[in-house]
Amino acid sequence: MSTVFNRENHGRPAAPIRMIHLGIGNFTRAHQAWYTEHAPDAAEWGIAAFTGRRPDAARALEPQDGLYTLITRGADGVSYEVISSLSRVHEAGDLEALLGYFASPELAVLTSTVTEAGYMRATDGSLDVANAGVAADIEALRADPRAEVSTTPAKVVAGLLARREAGSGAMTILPCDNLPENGEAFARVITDCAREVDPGLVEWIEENVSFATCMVDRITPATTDEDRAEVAKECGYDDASPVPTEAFSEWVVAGEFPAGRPRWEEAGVTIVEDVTPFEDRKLWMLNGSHSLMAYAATIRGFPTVGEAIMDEEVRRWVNEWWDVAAKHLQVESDEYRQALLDRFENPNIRHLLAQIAADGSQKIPVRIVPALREEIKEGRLPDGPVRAIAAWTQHLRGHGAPVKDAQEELVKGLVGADLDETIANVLGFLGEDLAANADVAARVKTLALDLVPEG
Ligand code: CS2
Repeated sequence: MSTVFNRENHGRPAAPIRMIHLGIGNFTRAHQAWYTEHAPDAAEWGIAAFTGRRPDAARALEPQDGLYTLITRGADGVSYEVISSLSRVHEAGDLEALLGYFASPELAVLTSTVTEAGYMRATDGSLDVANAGVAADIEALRADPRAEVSTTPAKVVAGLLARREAGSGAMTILPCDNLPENGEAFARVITDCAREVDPGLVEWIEENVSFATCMVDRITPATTDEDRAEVAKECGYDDASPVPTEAFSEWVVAGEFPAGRPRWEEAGVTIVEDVTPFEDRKLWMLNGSHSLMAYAATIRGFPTVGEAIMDEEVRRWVNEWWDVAAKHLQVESDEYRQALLDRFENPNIRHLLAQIAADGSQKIPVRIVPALREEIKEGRLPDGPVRAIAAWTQHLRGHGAPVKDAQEELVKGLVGADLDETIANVLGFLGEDLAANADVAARVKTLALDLVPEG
């Protein structure tokens, strides 16, 4: 007979809430929440998590007191662990709870995984005040600092207003999105939003809020019914929302924590002065090859990373890309590359390329384009990065994995009457320098036709 899955039967009592997470999903549950669980002072550090675009996690986790099973699928074995660091899980719209946590002097850290789209940035990185949602939220907060708001920057600003009002002092904001310089990027939109709502808050933020930066890494597929059935069978209880993940995990953090943080370094977190070299390596090598496969390998009919990387041609494309990316990194990449191949080949992980294909408009610019620009600067135009752009172009035209993008209207608008027009639009979106370069367009076309022959 299975036991009920709750704190009384499994896991430690809920720790006092000293951290907020915005945008709870499988990734955070395999990563930040897992590191927090393993910190020696875990009993003092509970997380209050808020859902992102979908409320599913709150609905599944609330009845089981925030507990869930982490299924670690190593290359040669599987293990199960109950994670209990999520003391509470709220739906995204529960602003009363959010402001309550912000006002508490106990709160020390806010983390987020809201994807780049959640930052609501204009192309120059400032807050996109022309966005209707952002404008409405600013208007609402000017009238009432406890108004219902929906964008991430406005929620954080409402929280900081509540914290200032309560006199609860300093805290750290540590974004965990796959973006270069995520701390700085987040600081900019929060400060811009504060300036619009209440200019006096900007100074308070400067004095009280430390924006930290980090690189996060753990391959974490979506949960399937098979995962649920497996936990019921192996662990003897029903978990509505277990999380499958790989054994590898990395978190590199830089920044100040004036109100404290869990002793994450004792749980395997690397604390550094500068995250950039690690961020570039992870974003270009891992995420870049992921995106390349998500578009190019699905056109060849491969549904998962594991199947794609075993194909000789796909592996050649990935190696070509890695040869290019490696040239522009400041840290070693040979061992890293080998480790990546092992991770991609892990037979126990079924990571769908269609999942990785989502939100290409946010991914291609940060994963592929920087190294391509460096190459062009040095007078080269290698196939590695160009193929990723060619494959994304064909994906947008309906080939391979289905198109799913937070900027749906924008990506639909990139598709032109024919391949040439679409390439011109895609390059225009990626940067005027690329759009103005006829050699780039020609090479993208050749590789796009290699992937999807015409006529
Ligand atoms: C993937 C990432 O979905 C994607 O875009 O590239 O989620 C990747 O699995 C993680 O960043 C690994 O840490």
